[in-house]
Amino acid sequence: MLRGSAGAWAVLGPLLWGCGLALLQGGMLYPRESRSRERKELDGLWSFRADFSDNRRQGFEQQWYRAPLRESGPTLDMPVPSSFNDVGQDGQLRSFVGWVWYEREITLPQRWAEDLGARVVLRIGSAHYYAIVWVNGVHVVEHEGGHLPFEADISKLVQSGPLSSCRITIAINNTLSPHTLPPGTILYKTDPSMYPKGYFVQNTKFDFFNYAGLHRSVVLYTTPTTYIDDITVTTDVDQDIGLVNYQVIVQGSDHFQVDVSLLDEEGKVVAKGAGAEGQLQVPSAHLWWPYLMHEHPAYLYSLEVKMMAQTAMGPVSDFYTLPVGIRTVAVTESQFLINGKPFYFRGVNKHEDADIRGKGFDWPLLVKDFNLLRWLGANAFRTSHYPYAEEVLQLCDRYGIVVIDESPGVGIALVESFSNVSLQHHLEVMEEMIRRDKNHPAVVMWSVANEPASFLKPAGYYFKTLIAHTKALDPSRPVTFVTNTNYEADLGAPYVDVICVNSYYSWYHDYGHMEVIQLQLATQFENWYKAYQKPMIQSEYGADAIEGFHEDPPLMFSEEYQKGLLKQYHVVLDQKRKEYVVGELIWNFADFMTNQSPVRMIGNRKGIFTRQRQPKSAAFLLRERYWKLANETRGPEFDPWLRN
Ligand code: BDP
Repeated sequence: MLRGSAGAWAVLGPLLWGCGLALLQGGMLYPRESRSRERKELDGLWSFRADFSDNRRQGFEQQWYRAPLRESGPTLDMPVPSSFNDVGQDGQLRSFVGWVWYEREITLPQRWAEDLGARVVLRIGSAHYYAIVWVNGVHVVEHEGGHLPFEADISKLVQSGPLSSCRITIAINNTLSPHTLPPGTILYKTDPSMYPKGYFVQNTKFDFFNYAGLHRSVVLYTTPTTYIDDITVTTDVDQDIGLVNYQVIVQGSDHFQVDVSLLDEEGKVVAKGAGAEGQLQVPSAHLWWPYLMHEHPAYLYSLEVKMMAQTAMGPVSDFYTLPVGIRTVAVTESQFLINGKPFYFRGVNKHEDADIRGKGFDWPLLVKDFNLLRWLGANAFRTSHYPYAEEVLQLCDRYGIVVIDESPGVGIALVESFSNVSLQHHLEVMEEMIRRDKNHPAVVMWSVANEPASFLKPAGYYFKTLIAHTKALDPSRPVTFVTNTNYEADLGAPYVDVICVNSYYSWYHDYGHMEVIQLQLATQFENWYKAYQKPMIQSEYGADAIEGFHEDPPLMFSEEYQKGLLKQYHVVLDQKRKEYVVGELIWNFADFMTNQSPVRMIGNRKGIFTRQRQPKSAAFLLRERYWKLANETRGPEFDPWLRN
C-alpha cells in the first residue's frame, strides 16, 4: 500500500500504525535495462541507525532525514540487501522493534540530472514492514508491507538543482499490528517487579524469525517521460497454436503507438502485433512445461514492446522486453492440469532465510537452492509464507519450477485481524502481488493465506471477499489458501479451487507413534474430499531432525524419525494421488530461523537440508521418490534426459 504523508504517520505513536485506504495505481514492471532505460543498483553499504529512544521517535523529532545521518549521531555500516538483525554482535539490535534508519548518498550520472526527457525512478524491492522515504530531505513515498516493491518518481528532485548528488533516507518500522500482514501485537509488560519501565515485546503467530531491513535491492532506473508503465500477458492454446493476449499501459501521453514482437529462443520473430492491446498467434508453439514433464521444459519467448510517442519535446520511444511462457492452467474435480495434462506437485515449501543475511537476497544462495531443487527432482514450491524476490520467480520461469505464490497472510488468528480494516489491506496486498507477479508462467496458483483461524465466524465473509477479489484481478489462475482447520469447521474452504491442507501427524500429537499416520492421513483426505470434491494438496508435512542425530529405532529429532515419518505419509499419498491428491510439499526445504522458544533448537529443524544447504538423510529419500514420480509420468520419448 502506498501512502502519502510522513507527518501524519509520525504522530500516530511509536510503534503501531492504522490502515488507510489507497487505490493501487500504475504498473510494477521489473526494472530492466533496454535501449531506452538505464539501471543503477544501490546494493552495498548503507549508513544505519536504530532508534533506541524510549518512544522510538527521536528520528522524527530531530528530523534525521534533513541532513546526512552521521550528523545526528553515530551510524553503523549496514549491507543492503540484508536483514539488519544478524550481521552485528549486538543482541539488542537482533531483536529490535521500532524504527531503523538507512541512508545512502550517491552521485547520479550527469545526463540523468540534465536530461529533462528522462524519468528517474527510485525502486525499493522490499522493506520490512513500513517504510518512509526521503530524497535530499524531501518526503517522496511511504509504503506498508514488507515483501513487495514500491517506487517513487524522483525526477523533479534530482533535476532541480546544479547537484547531481542524491541522498536517500529510508526509515523502516518492523512493528506488526493486528491489521498488518502478517499480523502481530505489541504487549507492554507492566509488573515493575519483573520488567523495567516501558518494557514491551512483539508477539506473532507465525513460526519464522521476524527479520527486518532492506531485504532486496534498491534500484534507480530511468525511462523516458512517456513510457511503458505496465504489460499484462495471458496465454492460451488452441490445438497447436499458442495464443498470447497482451495489454500495454502507457503513461505520459495520450498520443502514442505500440508495436510488439514475439521472439522465440533463437531470436526469430514468430508473431507481431500493433496497438496497445491484442492477441498474437504462434503456430506450432513451444509450450512452457514444468521441469521433467517435457524434454524441453520452461520454453520462454520474449515479448519485445516498443512504444513511440509525439511529445512537446519531440518524438520519444520506450522499449521493454518481457519473457513469456505459453501455457494453460486448469482445475477439475480431481486434477490440476497444465497444458491439459495432469500435473502432480512434487516439491517443497521454502523460506527466504539464511545465516547472517537473514532474509536478504543473495544470488549464490538462490542458485544453490535451484540446483538442490533440480537435484531432488522437485517440480514445484510454495512461497511460504510471503511473496519471494522477483529474481526467484524469474529462475522458476527459466527452470520450469512451478510456484504457488503466497501472500504474507500468515498467522491471521485474532478476530480483529478479520475486520474490514484488515480485509481492505489484504485486498490491496493481493493487488500489489498480482501486479508484480502476474506475468510469470511459473506461477500457477495464488495462495491468499497460510493457516488462518478460518473457523472463526468472520472468516467466511473474509475469504469469500478476498478470493473473489483475487479471481477478479486474475481470472486466469486458481486461488487457494492453506488450511489446518478441521474440514467441518473451515469457513473459507468453500471458496478455494484446490484444498491445501497442512498436517503434522505423529509430530505435534501422538509423539513417537508413526504407526497412526496412515490411518489419520487417509481419514484427512477422505473427509475433505467427501465434503468438497476438489483436488487436494498436502501442502505441509514433516518432522524436525537435527543433522547427525541418529537413533534406531527412530526417536523424535533424529534423522531416522524424519525419514520414517515421511515414508508413512508417502504410503497414503501414493494411494490418494491415483484419486484426487495432486501434490505434496514437504515442510521444509531447509532449516530456518524462528523466535526463541523451548520447542525450537536454534530455529525450526524440519528442513531436509540444513540451513547451510547440506542434505539430511530425508533429502536422499525424497530425491529417490521425486525422480521415481517423474519417471512414472514421463512419456517414453523422453528417456534420454531422465536421470538413471
Ligand atoms: C505449520 C506452519 C509453518 C511452521 C510449521 C512447523 O505453517 O509455518 O513452521 O507448522 O510447526 O503449521 O514446523
